[in-house]
Amino acid sequence: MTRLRTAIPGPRSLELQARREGAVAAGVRSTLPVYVASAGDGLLVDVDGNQLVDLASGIAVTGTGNPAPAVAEAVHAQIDRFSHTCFMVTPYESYLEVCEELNALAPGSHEKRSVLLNSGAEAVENAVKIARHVTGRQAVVVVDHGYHGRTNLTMALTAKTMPYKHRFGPFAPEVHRVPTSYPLHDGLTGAEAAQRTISAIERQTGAGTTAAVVIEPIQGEGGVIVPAGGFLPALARWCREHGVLLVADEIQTGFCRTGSWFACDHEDVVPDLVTTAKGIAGGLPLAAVTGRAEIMDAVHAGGLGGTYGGNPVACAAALGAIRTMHDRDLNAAARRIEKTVLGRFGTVAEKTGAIADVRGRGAMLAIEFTERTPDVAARVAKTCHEQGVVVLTCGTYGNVIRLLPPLVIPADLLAEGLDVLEGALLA
Ligand code: PLZ
Repeated sequence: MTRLRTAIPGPRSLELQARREGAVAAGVRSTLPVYVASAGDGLLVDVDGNQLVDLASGIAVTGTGNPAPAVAEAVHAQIDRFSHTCFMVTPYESYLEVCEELNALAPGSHEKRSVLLNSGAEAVENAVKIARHVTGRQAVVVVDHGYHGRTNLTMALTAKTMPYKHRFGPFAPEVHRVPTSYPLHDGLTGAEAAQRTISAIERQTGAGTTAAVVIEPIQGEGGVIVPAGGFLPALARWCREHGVLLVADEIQTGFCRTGSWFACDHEDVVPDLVTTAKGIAGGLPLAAVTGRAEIMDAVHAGGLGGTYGGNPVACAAALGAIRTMHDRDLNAAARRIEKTVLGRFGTVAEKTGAIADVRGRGAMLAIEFTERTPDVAARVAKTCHEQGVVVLTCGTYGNVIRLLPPLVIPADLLAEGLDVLEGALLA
């Protein structure tokens, strides 16, 4: 199938890229400087008329489509009625509906409350605010390879210096980093890794001064790291025993991405607070903290909020996106993608010594290379990009290719993208 009309990037994209240099801050980078004109389920169409196969979903956002028809419809209907009032000034019903959906879907059958925000980083900041407020403790524990955002507090929570933290300090205090479970590198069982993590917390931070452990149940930017089975449940148990809140950062893993509503569901882990964003609103900026009612309600009135948090257009989009996840059973779709990709690349790995691991859950998948340098991953990604397939790299060592396809991607389009990736891996 020839989807490309020009070299990638094409002439019009190159023109825009040159113009960008005079307008956009150089610190903002694009993985693939191909300028998008329109999109569909698993396709991006650029300004030169090239069709690109999208295996990134704008970093795990457009899982329901770009956009899902239900999202487009809801957004149009809402923007025709009103665009903004500020929920803190004069509220509206869709904010309540999104919170009700989140409270019902988030792990655990206990009573929950939610607050809506704009970005993932803002959600994580708010989770930490709430955890400190309710526990009266200040220390926050995070783990190696973690990613939580680019604001000052979330930079402190994020592990990797380059590009996220380099020369941006000083960072927020009372953040303590401990080891996590990375089966490929540490060879530990979940129980062993949890013991290592817990003993580091007890030695370095102290259970009694720790407000929260903030952790991605599957680490995204850090390398699509799936912890060994039993690691998260053991950590959750320790948190509960010591009055430490477990904050699951499900910003990347949430909303069917890993084949269940939340990645915590795979091991029946019930966190105290959950942060969400990305896939929640089909491409519009929306984020949330959802948690135990008694924790969320402990914060004084006026203590949480923001001008745009839970914007009505974003809320309408979220309701359309969540409806799409139900109607199209996108958890099952994610599991089908997992089966296709793991089946296929397990075999490819046997043919080349360059691949150390093929892993992931649902439509959050990765290939880690043996070399702990970015070279091979960068070369493979570049080859895919040149052939019109959008893949991303990630990982503390930059040596991971990751796949985050839209959950609605048609099987033949996914296969086309994977053919190109396979060719690049074996080249
Ligand atoms: N927590 C687990 O994955 C965002 C960021 C890419 P924001 N990940 C993609 C980049 O280079 O900026 C993310 C995440 C997890 C928090 C965040 C932050 O979410 O919406 O980007 O603020």
